[in-house]
Amino acid sequence: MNLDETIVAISTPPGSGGLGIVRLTGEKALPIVQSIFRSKKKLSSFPKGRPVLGHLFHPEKQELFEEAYVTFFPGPHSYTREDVVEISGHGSPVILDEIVRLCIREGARCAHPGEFTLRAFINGRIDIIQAEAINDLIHASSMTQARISFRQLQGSLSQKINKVKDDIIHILTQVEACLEFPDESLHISKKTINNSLKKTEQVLKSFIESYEIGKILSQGLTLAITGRTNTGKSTLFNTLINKKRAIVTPYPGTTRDYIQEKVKIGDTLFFLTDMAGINSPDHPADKSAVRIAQKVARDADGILILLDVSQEETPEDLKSIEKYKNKKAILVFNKIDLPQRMNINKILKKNPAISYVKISALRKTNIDTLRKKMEELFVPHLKEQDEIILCLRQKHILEDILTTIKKCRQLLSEGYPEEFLAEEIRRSVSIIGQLTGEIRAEDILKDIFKRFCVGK
Ligand SMILES: Nc1nc2c(ncn2[C@@H]2O[C@H](COP(=O)(O)OP(=O)(O)O)[C@@H](O)[C@H]2O)c(=O)[nH]1
Ligand SMILES: [Mg+2]
Repeated sequence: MNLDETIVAISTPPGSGGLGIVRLTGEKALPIVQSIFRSKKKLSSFPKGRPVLGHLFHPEKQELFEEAYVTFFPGPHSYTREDVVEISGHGSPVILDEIVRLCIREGARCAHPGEFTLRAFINGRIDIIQAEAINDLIHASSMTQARISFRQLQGSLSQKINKVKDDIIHILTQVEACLEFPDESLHISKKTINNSLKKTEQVLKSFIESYEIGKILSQGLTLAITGRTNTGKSTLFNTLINKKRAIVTPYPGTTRDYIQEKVKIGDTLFFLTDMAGINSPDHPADKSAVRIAQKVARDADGILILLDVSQEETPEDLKSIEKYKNKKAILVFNKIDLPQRMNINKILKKNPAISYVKISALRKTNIDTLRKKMEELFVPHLKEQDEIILCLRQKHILEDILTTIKKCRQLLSEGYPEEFLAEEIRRSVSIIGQLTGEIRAEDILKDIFKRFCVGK
């Protein structure tokens, strides 16, 4: 992490595009760009943060080779708090590569992934939680996730984490006061300390639990389509993803391998899995198909249980409903375009709490109703102010802090001397430091920023 070096990278995605941006940060950013840029006005005399139109000059060939806007953001009023220069030209990979090469020739070095953001962190503009929010925002798979990341970038989560830290430090001060002045008047009761620890424990727990929602928002959720063979699973799968992806035939047992496709419904990414029916297998390949199907269904976040209403219900149909009682599931009555032989009312009476919908996967009847139900049942509903943990690293550290707080409560209840308690509380404060990045460990930073794009 040498901050003396000026770094350069293409900040726009690879490939051709309308525009392409090369960005530099560091002491020599401006002189480097000046050496390859020609414009009517001098770059350094131009208003800060305003683009200047000019041409890029090739020092080796002594010719102009591109029209470009150059914008100078002097530190500390820049993304990295250092001098930053952006060159915005046509989105041609050949030209962009050449600009980077010329900047390197003039003294810059290629940036590592996330190195611009790393500098923003090292120079104190943002903490690690905010840096991670930037990465989450860039890779957001839904507007809800983007909104949460944006709020975290503004510092919402950092503030809440700092509040937890202040609370823990407050508890530490109380315990230390007891240590230094074992005087009656200053003595804080064990009960008060225990209550404060318990409160912190609750806050930590709710952060940790929110990760389950965060995972769905950032990675999407998995949904398995299950039911007997020939109920129309593959047909529904194709209808939902709007592609003829799975093979459909009138013969039972067509699907053996499972197929997964992603589809966006509303604001959420669903990974739909079509698989073999749950019927008793006769062929060895059927046996493993059923085994795999059962595992996929067990691991899925939600299930669509398909029933064919043109057939009388079988014990297997009823078994498949029973089996997923403890999972989020929608009962899908398919083939309503055919004469009905299934006793739907009887099934619903037996399962009064289950969500259900009647469709024809073949004729695409009521598919929108099914989509709405999927959103209602499977997608978590958030309140505007809910703080959601999106990042696994943060969840792991929160779990470590929770463990130490629990240990503190245990020490307290078992009557250990205050020194032991103070020691454990100090440990939790230092773990919080890893969360926000106050405690800087080079290998942790490397691990975090390698997930970023080059040029960010
Ligand atoms: N009439 C009618 N036939 C359907 C419907 N959905 C599926 N089928 C037919 O049922 C048969 C089995 O469908 P398929 O999707 O392969 O079932 P899977 O074994 O559960 O995957 C095929 O002949 C489909 O055309 C539907 O809604 N209405
Ligand atoms: Mg099938």
